[in-house]
Amino acid sequence: MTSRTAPTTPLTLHRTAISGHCHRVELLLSLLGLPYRLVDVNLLRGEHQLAAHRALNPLGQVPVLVDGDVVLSDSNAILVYLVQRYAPGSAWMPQDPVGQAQLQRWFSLAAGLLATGIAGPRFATLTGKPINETVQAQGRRLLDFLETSLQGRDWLLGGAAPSLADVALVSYTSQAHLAGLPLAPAYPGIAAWVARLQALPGYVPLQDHLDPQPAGAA
Ligand SMILES: N[C@@H](CCC(=O)N[C@@H](CS)C(=O)NCC(=O)O)C(=O)O
Repeated sequence: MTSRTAPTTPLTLHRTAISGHCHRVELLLSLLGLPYRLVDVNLLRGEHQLAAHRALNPLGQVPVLVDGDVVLSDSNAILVYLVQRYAPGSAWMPQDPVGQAQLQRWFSLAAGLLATGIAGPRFATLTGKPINETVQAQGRRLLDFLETSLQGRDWLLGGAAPSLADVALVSYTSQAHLAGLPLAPAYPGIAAWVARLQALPGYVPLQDHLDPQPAGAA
């Protein structure tokens, strides 16, 4: 495996603490042992729409990673950047065509069924809104597929070590109960996989509650 020099100045992650999209980036930064600092963007107060944030990401979304002159948005794109830049040739990204295609499929699921079916209902719970059962059914579809995919393997791509597929999927899945889809007892394979990831040195948890709003906040 080739290794690259670690950054001399901390990378900056603009994030929202309850966002699993942001968490997957922070998780990889931590697992790779890279120095980083966090800048909180309060979505509930509209800070993602302010000019300063839109200058970083005109879509007005988090996460955004700043690494020197490099400014990147989109969580899965940032994961790829971090591995290619700081851990090239490592097990985090497969080198073979089939492995790369399988990783891309998990990225698509993370941006699709996971975001809609688990992140959506979880956000509803965290903000005190009712869960939409049609949307939640999409989350159940994903969990059924995850459970099947993990049969007989420790990691999603089937290797001896975790990959970016595991990093992209674990954040929201670890809190599927907040989407009304508890892992126990229906999904023992997923629960064991989450526990394996949580046992990795450098694992950081995803926040599971809203920060108290400052007095006088809307
Ligand atoms: N494809 C993007 C999606 C990011 C995303 O949906 N971020 C949410 C927070 S979890 C956000 O910024 N929402 C505010 C908005 O879209 O206006 C990624 O993977 O980073």
